[in-house]
Amino acid sequence: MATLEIQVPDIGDFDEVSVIELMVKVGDTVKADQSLITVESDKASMEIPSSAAGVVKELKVKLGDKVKQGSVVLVLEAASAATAPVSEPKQAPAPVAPAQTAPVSVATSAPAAAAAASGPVDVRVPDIGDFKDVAVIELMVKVGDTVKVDQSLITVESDKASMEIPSSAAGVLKELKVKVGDKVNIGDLLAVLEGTAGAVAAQPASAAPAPVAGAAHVAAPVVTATVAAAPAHNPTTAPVGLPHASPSVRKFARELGVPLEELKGTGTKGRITQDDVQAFTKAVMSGAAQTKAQAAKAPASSGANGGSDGAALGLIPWPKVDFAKFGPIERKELGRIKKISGANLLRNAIMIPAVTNHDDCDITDLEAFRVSTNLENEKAAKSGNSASAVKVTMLAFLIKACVSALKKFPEFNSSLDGDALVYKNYWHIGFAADTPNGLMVPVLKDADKKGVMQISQEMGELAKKAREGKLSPAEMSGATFTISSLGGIGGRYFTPIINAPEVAILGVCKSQMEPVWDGKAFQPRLMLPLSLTWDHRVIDGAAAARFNAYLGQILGDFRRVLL
Ligand code: CAO
Repeated sequence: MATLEIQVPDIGDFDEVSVIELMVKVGDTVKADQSLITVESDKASMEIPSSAAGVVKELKVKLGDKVKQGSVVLVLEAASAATAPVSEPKQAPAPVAPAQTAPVSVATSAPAAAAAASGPVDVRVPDIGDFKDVAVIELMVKVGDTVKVDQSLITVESDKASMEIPSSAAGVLKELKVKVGDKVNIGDLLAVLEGTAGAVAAQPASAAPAPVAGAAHVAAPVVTATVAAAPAHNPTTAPVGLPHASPSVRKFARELGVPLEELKGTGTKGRITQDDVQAFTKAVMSGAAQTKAQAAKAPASSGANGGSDGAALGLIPWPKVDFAKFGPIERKELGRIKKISGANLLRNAIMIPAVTNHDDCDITDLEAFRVSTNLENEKAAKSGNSASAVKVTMLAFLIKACVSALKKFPEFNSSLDGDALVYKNYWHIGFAADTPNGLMVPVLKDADKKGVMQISQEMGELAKKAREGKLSPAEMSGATFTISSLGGIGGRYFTPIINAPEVAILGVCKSQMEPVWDGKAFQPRLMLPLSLTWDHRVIDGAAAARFNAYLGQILGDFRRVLL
């Protein structure tokens, strides 16, 4: 098999350009016309294609090298049939714009020059080489703008190249005849200018069809955001707002749906490389990164406040108030736990169609039992039996009672998974704990297998760990249902937020003596306020009312737990 040297073809006006990207490596099989390297001048970048098919044997350039027409890019072991002569770079298959290509900056609308003096001037797509039906990807001017001769008006892109189309005249832009996404060809009307006298392009060099030399000049293979082919280009026509990436990288990104403008390029001068696109895609797929569109769709994940403006929900912006205008202020960042729990609470509050049922239950006898048990335990502890020193809490009874209710109403112990409901045959109960760092939810595992005493003891330990910030992730995960008790603090009822992916949560407030009618007279009874919040996608109102009623019956007479 023959080996070939692949050289830099005629790249027009570029004398010495830097190699900024190597697109193949030794051992790669390349096709004819496949881009090998990207080179860049101060005004344009372009991909240099292979003039033959084969396997890369040796790379003759490295990043940062300066190359020009005739420089050897690499040595190829040519695939016989696909080999093209390479000795003369100009004859190498021109990657995108073959040798007969005319200067891209040339407005073919020669009449434009004649129409210079005043009145409307049509600006048309000049000869852009072999390109057919190239897509408009960017409008660089808008109606009302004053445009100079050779100022770039739009950017077009084929699958291999992108280029800016300059104006053949100066004037005020009256009408833009294309929009992003349109396909254009040579001669298509781009814009109408209100010509400024004497300001129309009359440069013969750029207004006339290119001579052969000119053709070679514009055979710039693949030009990104090019002005390279504009003999009298405006040097400031660098791409506006377009990510710095080669056409093939942009095509690659388009295929994957990667928003290039959100990427930070790691290539020379911040250029976005194929590796950058791949890394971004991997990060998004693994959940390590989000596109802006994703972030907008999932406001809960963007911080405790779920993003600053709620725009994704169609909400008006969050009010911005200069509080200092009204009095002295102090600003303190939210703690880590508040930030994490805030984001979770917001998601759960927004995403779950939650309903809360409030109820009261009579815990007079239970509280009497609890108090007497604790007295007995205290006595036993004093007599040296330290195992009995555990204080039995109302919350421990509530946990036990809830397990009983969850077993009777299993959907309360389930989770939604798409269109399916996952019923859990274990009963791990989370309980909200107020800590100096914020709300934490330790999980009491296998509450169904434990007695009230053991639950009280474990809860005490977990609550202590929570306050000391020593809970392990395992001690905070796996809950199937949560209880939030404000009983030790006060209040009547509240609407707790479900701890997704659980489907219900019980809020408990402070019990108090109330007059309760027994059919004959009012009796003083200790009433415990319960607030059950439930996910209406899983649970119906009737089931919630039954759950509360059942819970009340158990707490009213704890012997029912045994039934
Ligand atoms: N009604 C009346 N009194 C109650 C009660 C109730 N429902 N629940 C508890 N009490 C009493 C207790 O009996 C105890 O009184 P004594 O000291 O006289 O025995 C006192 O209130 C303190 O109880 P406690 O709150 O320390 O203990 P607990 O087992 O009830 O609760 C824990 C433990 C960790 C849940 C609690 O300390 C806590 O952090 N509660 C706050 C939870 C919270 O923040 N929820 C809101 C979440 S939404 O933001």
